[in-house]
Amino acid sequence: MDPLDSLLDEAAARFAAADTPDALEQAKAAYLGKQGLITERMKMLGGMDPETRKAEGARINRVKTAVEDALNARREALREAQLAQQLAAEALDVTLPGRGHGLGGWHPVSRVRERICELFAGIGFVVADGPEIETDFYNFTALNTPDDHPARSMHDTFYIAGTDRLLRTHTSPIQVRYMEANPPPLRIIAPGRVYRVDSDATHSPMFHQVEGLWIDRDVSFADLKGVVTHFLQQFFEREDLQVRFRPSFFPFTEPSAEIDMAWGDRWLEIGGCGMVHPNVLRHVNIDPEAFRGFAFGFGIDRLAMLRYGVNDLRLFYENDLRFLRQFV
Ligand code: 2NM
Repeated sequence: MDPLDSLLDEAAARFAAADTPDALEQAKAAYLGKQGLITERMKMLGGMDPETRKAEGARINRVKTAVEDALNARREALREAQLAQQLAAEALDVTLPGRGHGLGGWHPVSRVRERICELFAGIGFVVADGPEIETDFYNFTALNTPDDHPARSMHDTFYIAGTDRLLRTHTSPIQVRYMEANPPPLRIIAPGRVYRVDSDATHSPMFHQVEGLWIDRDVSFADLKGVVTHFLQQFFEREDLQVRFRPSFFPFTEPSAEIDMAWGDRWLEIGGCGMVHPNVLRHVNIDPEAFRGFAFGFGIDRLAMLRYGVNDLRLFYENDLRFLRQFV
């Protein structure tokens, strides 16, 4: 039998056995390449007489076309198999539920700050704001704090080296700036972050304070007691909450007092207050003969600990979601 007759079957079988495009191109070379079986048969046509060459040429061409068709069919099959494999590998299950987006929630300290501002807004206080990096003047000098006061030492205050700047140790500088910019009468509440060199279970180097200030022609210490007592009773939702004003000292108020409240069978110190010192008023060009005022300050973190029954301040700053989620 002429080997040409079995060539197509043989080529088709080798193409089918090639399972990669590279293997298929190699199999192709054996038939259609420069020294391929079909090419070799074509070369032999030259030595034939015209009659035979014509018949034999047509026969070889039919086989060649059939081999090329088989090759193209296999190429297409491999290409489709490769595509199917890629699609399977990259498949996405669009029916899977999404990962979801957590909604987030307010930090307990922020919640308490907002609640404090709301309660004071209810009795006419305006919320004021100011920089956390302050100058020595606004943080101490304008607040009648002498140069040798212990709060000014590097053991208590974070100074910014090579400048006269520091991280504010209280929110009082907000009040000083507000008094500079706004003529009395005025009634403001100043919440914010403050910084002191201090760190243990009840002290964090950064904590939150809220201070209030009411300046008018005839505000008294009795008004101070009324405002502070009313606020604490509202904040803790206890109309019978006992509040005590215990004589104390601050450079920026005279007289000054610590604010204590009854908690179980003990008194807890919860803030400080006093009548604004005349020197503070003079620093902001308010005539202390015409105006006077009272000021008070609370630790927001401490109020939050008491309201929520948290016994370690550091829990507020560890960002442990198991803790924080309880307040949402
Ligand atoms: C406190 C206690 C007592 C206070 C004083 C002033 C200002 F700016 F008016 F002088 N602001 N806040 C003050 C007074 C703050 O916190 C424990």
